[in-house]
Amino acid sequence: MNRRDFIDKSSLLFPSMLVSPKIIGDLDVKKIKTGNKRISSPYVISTWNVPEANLIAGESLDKNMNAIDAAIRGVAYEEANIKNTTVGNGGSPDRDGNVTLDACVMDENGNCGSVLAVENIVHVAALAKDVMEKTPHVILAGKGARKFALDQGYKPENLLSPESKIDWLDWLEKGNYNPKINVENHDTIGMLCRDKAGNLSGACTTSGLAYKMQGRVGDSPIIGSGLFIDNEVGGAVATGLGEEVIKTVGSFLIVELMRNGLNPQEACEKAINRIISKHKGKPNFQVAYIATNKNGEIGAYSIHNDFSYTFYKNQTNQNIKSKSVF
Ligand code: SD4
Repeated sequence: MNRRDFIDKSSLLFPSMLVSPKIIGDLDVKKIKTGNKRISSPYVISTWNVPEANLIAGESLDKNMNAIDAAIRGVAYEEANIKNTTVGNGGSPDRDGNVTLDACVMDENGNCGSVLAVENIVHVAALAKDVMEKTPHVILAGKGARKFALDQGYKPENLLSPESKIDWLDWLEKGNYNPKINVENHDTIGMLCRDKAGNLSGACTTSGLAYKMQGRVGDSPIIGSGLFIDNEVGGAVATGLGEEVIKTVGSFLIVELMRNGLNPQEACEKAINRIISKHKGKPNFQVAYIATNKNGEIGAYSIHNDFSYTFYKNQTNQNIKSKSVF
């Protein structure tokens, strides 16, 4: 999809947003109990310019939702957004025309769930949470994940939108059947939420690289690569060329760097520089990270300068341009 316009420090307050009935109706939302704990200001940080998704999560946190459910509810907006060609419904297919989705979630207790290469199911972040809560496993892949989704009552849908199909057919003519890797090929949503109890959770959901080889899975559903949370330290999430994130276990690396005293900005920069150090010259791919720590500090860094993130706190939702290497 074309990058939506950069909105600098604007306050975006939208009415209720389009989130599919499965999410609104069935999501087993747990309100947080703060008990005697100090109530902290909740906030949300997401990859790219995703005002609606970020706002849905932020307003849910303001209404006392816990961090994991707010993140899943927020990213569900982009999963249902047919115009976003790198997430959910309308996502770009693999080079054989199959839309396959990847997602993972991680909560404040270190629980996590993940689904890989799932077809016909829109809300794969919610499905990842179902894997986490309703199975003895962490990861379900492919046909098994789809079967599990149908057993759980998810409705099968054709995820190849007419627009994505036209683009794919066009690529088939011009693309030499080579998977497309470039700096423009992104909009995966990774979201980190802190709720009123001060707990951190996150979600990451994508259709992966456009025109990838069949069966290819990137970083987004790999715990530690696309997403990692340690509630005692902080959380991080990645977007960009998953192969490079996986090779350096990027999100886990960032959380461990924060554990060792770096702030989120320093940790994101170090993780990006780790990737850069393994390549000569200016890479022709993008990787970007966002992170937050237990003190409520946030950071972001990318290889190329087209990355921005969306930050919600105290009813203000703003898109912020990230610092970058190039
Ligand atoms: C992947 N990291 O599958 C994902 C792609 C991505 O924005 O982030 N796109 O490699």
